[in-house]
Amino acid sequence: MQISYFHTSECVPAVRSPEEGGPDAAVVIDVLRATTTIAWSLQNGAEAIEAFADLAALDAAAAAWPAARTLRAGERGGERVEGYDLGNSPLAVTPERVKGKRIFMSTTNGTRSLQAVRTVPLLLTACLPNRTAVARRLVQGGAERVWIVGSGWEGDYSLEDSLAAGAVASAATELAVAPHRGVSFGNDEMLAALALWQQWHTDTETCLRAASHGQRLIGLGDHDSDFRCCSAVDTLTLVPVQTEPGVL
Ligand code: 3SL
Repeated sequence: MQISYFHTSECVPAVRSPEEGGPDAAVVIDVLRATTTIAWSLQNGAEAIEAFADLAALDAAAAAWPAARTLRAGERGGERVEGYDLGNSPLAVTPERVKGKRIFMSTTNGTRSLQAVRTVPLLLTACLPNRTAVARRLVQGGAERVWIVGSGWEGDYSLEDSLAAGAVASAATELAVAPHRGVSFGNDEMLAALALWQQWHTDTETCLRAASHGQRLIGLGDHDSDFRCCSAVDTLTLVPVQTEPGVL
């Protein structure tokens, strides 16, 4: 398996089919906080997450769904979009709130990354809580060429997504021993992410808090519980998988 890492949706090359040398699997990461919230929503019984880059498209799709089974989750600039049921905190998606509901979701960066690779045959989302589960899914599924895509912030690099990319690749390396065919790394970004993981794996919360988006969230108010949840490693075995374009 060859794993490459792209920091943001803007860095992702044009997607080609696996037959033309493109990826057969993609993993989208937005540690703070979209992919952590997606994983916890599904763990807590949400029927599905439908992701949108654009709020108007989200509203139109949500309006066509039975209201009793619908939640709208919207985040811009780190805060809940006014009038929406949910923002983007993994702590808010409790079983009481989300069980049986379809969540129509749009966030500043994470849902854009999902759109960038929505045509890749296998599309997963990862966060620190499910990083080993995601790696296991890739290894056991025999993925050959994997693109991990971070979300960053409005086109810029983000430390926490790189940390998690390294966390997934590190777990895949440990799991892909014989009879699997091992792991190689496809670009310098992937090697740098692995080095980051080696540096911070024993103190992921400090890394998330030091990151520029961590600082942004701290500036917006108390996010201690979000930091604890988003920095926890291997607390989930659930792996969100795209079942149709834009739906996990
Ligand atoms: O950028 C995003 O997609 C969000 O995850 C940002 S936030 O953590 O909700 O502020």
